[in-house]
This record gives sequence, structure tokens and C-alpha cells, in this order.
Amino acid sequence: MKPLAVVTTAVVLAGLLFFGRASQEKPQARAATGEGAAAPTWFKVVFGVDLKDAVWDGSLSVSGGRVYEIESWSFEERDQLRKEERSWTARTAILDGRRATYAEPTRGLLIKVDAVPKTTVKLETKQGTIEFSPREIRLGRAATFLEGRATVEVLGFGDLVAETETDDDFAAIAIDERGHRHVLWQAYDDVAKRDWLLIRDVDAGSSENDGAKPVPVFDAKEFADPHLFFLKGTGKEQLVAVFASPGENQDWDIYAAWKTADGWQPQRVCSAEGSDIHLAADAGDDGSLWVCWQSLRNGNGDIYARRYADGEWSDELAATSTAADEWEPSISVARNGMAWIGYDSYASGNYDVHVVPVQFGAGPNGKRLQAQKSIAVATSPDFEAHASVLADDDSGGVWVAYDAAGANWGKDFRNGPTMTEGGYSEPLHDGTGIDFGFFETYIWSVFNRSAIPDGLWKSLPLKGVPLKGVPLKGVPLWRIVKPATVGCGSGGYD
Ligand SMILES: [Ca+2]
Ligand SMILES: [Ca+2]
Ligand SMILES: [Ca+2]
Repeated sequence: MKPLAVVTTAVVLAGLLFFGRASQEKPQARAATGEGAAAPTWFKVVFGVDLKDAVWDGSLSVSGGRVYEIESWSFEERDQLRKEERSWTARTAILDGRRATYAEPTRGLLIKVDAVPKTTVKLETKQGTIEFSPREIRLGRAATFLEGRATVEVLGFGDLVAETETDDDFAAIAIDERGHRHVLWQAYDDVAKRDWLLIRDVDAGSSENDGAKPVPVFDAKEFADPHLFFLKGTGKEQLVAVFASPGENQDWDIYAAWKTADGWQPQRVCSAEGSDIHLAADAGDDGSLWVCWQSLRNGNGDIYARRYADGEWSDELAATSTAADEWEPSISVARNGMAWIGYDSYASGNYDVHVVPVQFGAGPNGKRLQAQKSIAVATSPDFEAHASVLADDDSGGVWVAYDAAGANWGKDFRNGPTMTEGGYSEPLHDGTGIDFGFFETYIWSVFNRSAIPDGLWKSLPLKGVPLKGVPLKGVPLWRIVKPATVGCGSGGYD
């Protein structure tokens, strides 16, 4: 069922970029008009974080700046926003009795306001007044108000990358030494029935020939998994795009393309017979670029990796070599140079999640990659797949998030035998969630996020195996770990 997953995991960005304060502080990247100038910025205000039944009717006013837009967020039918008056009626909590909708118990507003130093935003509600200076809300941290019953988050601001007539998906971004934002994306041309891999320097002046308009990075008609990096630390800073494509060969391979004075110079990173797809990539602090992907050679899927630094690619490493299929890797490079590769495997007759640490520096010339022993993250008879890894430099460990569902989730042999000898496979639209795992040198634990009846989520420790007897304590669960979206399809691989 996996081959179509790549098609169904699209995150449509519609050509919009969202930036928070981090990029606002780059004056080159904005049309700054004075000291501390900042673009009008979106904020999200959430009422009823305490999940209590309460009336939050109120109104919005801004001093020292303008309100540009106001939208409701998670309103029920009974709630109402009056945009012209900047006022609303809204009641939080899920009321007793049969639910009319499956909205969350919280309600809120999305507001686009000025974010200059003198701006103050005030929301007067039946539960109290929320007042804040937009510049004091930190990116990625919700500020709390009214004893934690309401929050305000900065969402950022949007710029149109390019007005196109193509369907634009799979955007990637890198920022160069001048603070210019380069955006790479895959564009489907419905007239020519082909894809383009396009890039644009969003901050190039109109007089700059190079990058002011979208340009193709590579001449092919199909692409997947584009990534873009601005490599630093090697003395030769350069934009590099990596992607999967069949090129002219009718055989999917991995490619890199380097931005040079003479345009984009492509390089084939893998040329094995068979499909080389599901590309993941990350850049190390040392200026290295790592790629890993699924290669369907030798009659089954395995995870391969290469590392680029100082003008050279390492040898190709088979990070797995089982007779079963390994799928959809993700990669995160730690500050110490270790690359963590997560993937799912069908070696046990159902999808299980593993990570493998990979180091550079092996072999007679010290330029080979070497995989350490792989670590099992989730190996129950249930569906555990789509690993997403994040190296944690503070602990020297790695976070792993993955999609989890019941046994044989989404399979099309519901009445057939399973590896657990039951007759059950969980239907496609039932019960997928996200599980978290955390591994560090001495401690291993898995947290299971289980659904509770009202549709909220809670975290439960599922199992903990202290490898060297060190108790697990204080592991935060709010680290940024981005799971892959569950995809579905049909096909011949497991
Ligand atoms: Ca190939
Ligand atoms: Ca294999
Ligand atoms: Ca499993």
C-alpha cells in the first residue's frame, strides 16, 4: 500500500511563505522603513484553554498601529464574528448532549496587526482583558493571559513567492549570506502535463537578472522530495538543491544541483537500477550535507545514505540490508557530526520503527560512512511507520515521532489472515495518532498518545527500559518533532 503515499502526503503551501520574528530581524529580508520596522503580522488568540464552559464575547482595539484583518478560529455555528465592528460572541467548551460538530472546545481569533514597538493590542472579553505588545510575543512560545485561560501566539507574515499558473507544492527554503530567501518548489503544469522544479530569490531586486523570476533547477519532467540548503562552514558557501527525479533515464534517482555563476549544475548522486525515492536530507553545522533515501534494488527496499563536504561525496552506505522492505527515511544531523536516520521496516511482518546512527570517517581513507547497530523504537504488532527524527544536542539523543495505528491499519485484506493470526485489520480512517520516542545514550522510553473519548489527546508512558539503570526523568514532550502525514494508497509492497 505504500507506493502512492508520496502522492497523498502533499502539504500545499500555495506559494505563501510564513515568517516569524526570527526572519523579521533580518533587515535585508524585509523592506524596512525605519528602526525596528516590521511587517504587519498574524497572531492567534485562543480562548478557553482551561476547557471550561465560558462566554468570551468581546471586542478588539489596537493603539499605535492598525488592524488589517480579523478571522474567527474554531468557532461553532452558534458563535459569531462581526468583522466590521471587530467584535464577537463566542462560547468555549463542548456542551452536554449530542455534538453538532467536532470542533475543539477552545475558540479563538486570527488577527493581522502592526507589530511596531508602539503597538498595543487589547481584547476586552466577558472573562477579562487581554493586552499585549506584538513585539513581546516570542516565536514558538504561546504567551498566557487570564491565569492561563487564554493564549496568544505569533504566526508570522506572508509574502507571495511567485504568481504562477501551475499547481505549486512541496516548497523548501534556504537563506543565503545576504539574508535573501530562496524558495524551491515543484510546479505541475497541467497544459504540458509535466512538473517543473523552480526556484526564486524572493528578495532579488527587479533589476537583478539572477533569481528575480522563477528559474528551473533541473531539466526533467518529474520530481519528488525537493530540499534546499545554503551550505556554510566549508569556506565555499553555496546554494544546493537535492531531489529525486527519473531524469532522462526512466529510472528514479537522487540528484543534487549546485548554484554557480553559470546557472544550476546538476549532479547524479545515485544511479542504481531501480527506484531511488523518498529522499530526506539535512545539513550539519560543519557545512556537510547528508542525504538518505529508499532504494528498491536487490528486490526489496533498503535505506541508503551519502554525505557531501569539502567538494566530495562519501561512498554510498546501505544503512539497512534486510531482505524485507525498509521505507521512507528521515534524517537529522547532530552537532557532533552524528546523523540519525529513522525509517520503518516490514521485517517482522508489520511496520515497525527503527533509528540507526551513522558516522563519517570510517574506511582506509577516512571518508566512508559507517552505520552503528540500529535501534528498535516501536515494534508492536500494530502499525508504526513514517518515522521523523530530530537530533537533540542537549542530551546527545534523538527524538523520534511516528504515525501509529491498529494492527494492519489500512490494509485491504481485512478478512484474510494476519501475522497475529487474527482476522482483523484496522480500517483506513480509524485511529491513527502520533507516537513519540526518545533515545539517549543510557535511557530509552516510548510515549504513547492515546485518544480519549472527547477527541483530545493525552500522553501516557507506554514502556521504559533503562539501558544502564538510569531513571527517566523530566523528558519534555514539546520538542519540535514533525511527523510525516499518514498517506494511503494501494500497491504491491509491504
Ligand atoms: Ca535508480
Ligand atoms: Ca531491506
Ligand atoms: Ca509494528
